[in-house]
Amino acid sequence: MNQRMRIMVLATTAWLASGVAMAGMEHEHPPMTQTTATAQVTGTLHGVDLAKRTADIEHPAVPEFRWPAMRMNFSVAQGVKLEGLKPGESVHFTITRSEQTTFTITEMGPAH
Ligand SMILES: [Cu+2]
Repeated sequence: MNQRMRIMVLATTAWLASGVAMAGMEHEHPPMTQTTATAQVTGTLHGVDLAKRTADIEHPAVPEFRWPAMRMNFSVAQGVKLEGLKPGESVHFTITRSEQTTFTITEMGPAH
């Protein structure tokens, strides 16, 4: 998670720097947040479907996406380890939004 955060910070910094460098030129640089955004959330895991790679999670409000608290099924990205997570367990996870309407868990593990 820390490495991912660092990469995102670097990417954002590079983008901001290029934006400054581009000031006054005619290039369009739409903000990254229009297509991709992430939220760090802690919720209660109700179950996982290993075959479908989905997770049934009850989560609190997610202001980044203007979501109320709810229980929902998330798609889980390849590479996120689902084995070993137990129903009823509190989990910390990263939701990545792409294309405005697609939401995927891209990191998840037990909350401590
Ligand atoms: Cu939800």
